[in-house]
Amino acid sequence: MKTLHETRLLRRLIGLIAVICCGPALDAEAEILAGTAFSIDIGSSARVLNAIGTPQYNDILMSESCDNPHLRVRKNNVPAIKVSVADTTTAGVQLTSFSLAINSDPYFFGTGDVATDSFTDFIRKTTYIDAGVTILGSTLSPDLQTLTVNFDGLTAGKSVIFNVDLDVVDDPSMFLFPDYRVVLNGAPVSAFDPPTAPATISGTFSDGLMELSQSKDLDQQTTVPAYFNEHLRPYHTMDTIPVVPEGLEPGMNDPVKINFEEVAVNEMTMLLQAAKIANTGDTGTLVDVYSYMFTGADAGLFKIKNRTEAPGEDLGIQLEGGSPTDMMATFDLTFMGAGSPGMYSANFVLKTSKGDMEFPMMAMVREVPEPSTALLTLAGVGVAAAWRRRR
Ligand SMILES: [Ca+2]
Repeated sequence: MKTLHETRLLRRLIGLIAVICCGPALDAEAEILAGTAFSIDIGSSARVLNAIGTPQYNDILMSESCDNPHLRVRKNNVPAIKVSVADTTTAGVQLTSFSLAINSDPYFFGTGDVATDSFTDFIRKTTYIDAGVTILGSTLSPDLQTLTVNFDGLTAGKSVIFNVDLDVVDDPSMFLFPDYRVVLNGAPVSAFDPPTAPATISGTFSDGLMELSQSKDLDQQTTVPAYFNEHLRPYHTMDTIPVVPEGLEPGMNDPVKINFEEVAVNEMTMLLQAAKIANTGDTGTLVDVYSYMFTGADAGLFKIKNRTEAPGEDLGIQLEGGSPTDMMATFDLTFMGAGSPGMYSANFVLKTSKGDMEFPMMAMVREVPEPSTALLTLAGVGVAAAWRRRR
């Protein structure tokens, strides 16, 4: 089915959360609501979600990934949600409401944490609302855990993006700005904690005469995210370009960290957490990783540090299914430095028996620290200073 395929493709490209609700269940409704489906994507950046499927996607993803670690924490607490109605949906049928229900108890929806969050009721509208679509309003259940957004004009092929705010009960042991992966995907907050129940999404379609509601739980994240809540990423490590090809998962935590934060002129930098792949298939299945290569404009500036094989040479890696954590292959990627400021990019490509996996990489070389450095807390400055001394 086209919509399912497209959604899978999006997941592979963006690695954010994409869920699809297919097909009506009841016979009578089936005739009128044939082809009815919607999908959602969740991420820290509305701009990235809006760019899905456009030629500018990679550039926007790179640019948005180049943010301040502290700001990312706040963005992950006020995630953007893109609701898209499949283009197979019958003409005249529209998604009249969308609900998101938190199933993990300490968490609930808020109305923005500071005035500048600019929430109206329980959401913040973005500029990414397709022509003809109107957000009529939003409501919250008495327990503050089910958010409902009502629409007009959200018909076949259209989408809308808004932000929601996540809060936690007043408890000093809880992080004040909980990450959406913890709240909505049930990601455990430590290796000793179990994952919790993921959120449930629901949508109601109407053709003006009858309604059909569909619900589905979000995917559960069973591993602790590498960087979330108070666990900041190091300033010089770029966060996550998630890539999840079919049957392969780049890592068990945040899928992939391939980008670099800014580096100084002529500075060589290694990523602490680079490309990881694992076979997430069933026990007994095998995936071969044959070789690697770098492509793109600045391919010559990127190298692998932890393998001796040259590009194209046989890596001899075989990944077994059923034990993805143990049987994970890691590639530590190094940016060799550049003599002038600018943005340098290349793709790290792994040739596998499941096809090519491509990881976009970028290094931002700057003469001087960007102004946002001033926003760092003392802890952040400490990390940067210690890092500079090692050079
Ligand atoms: Ca909040």
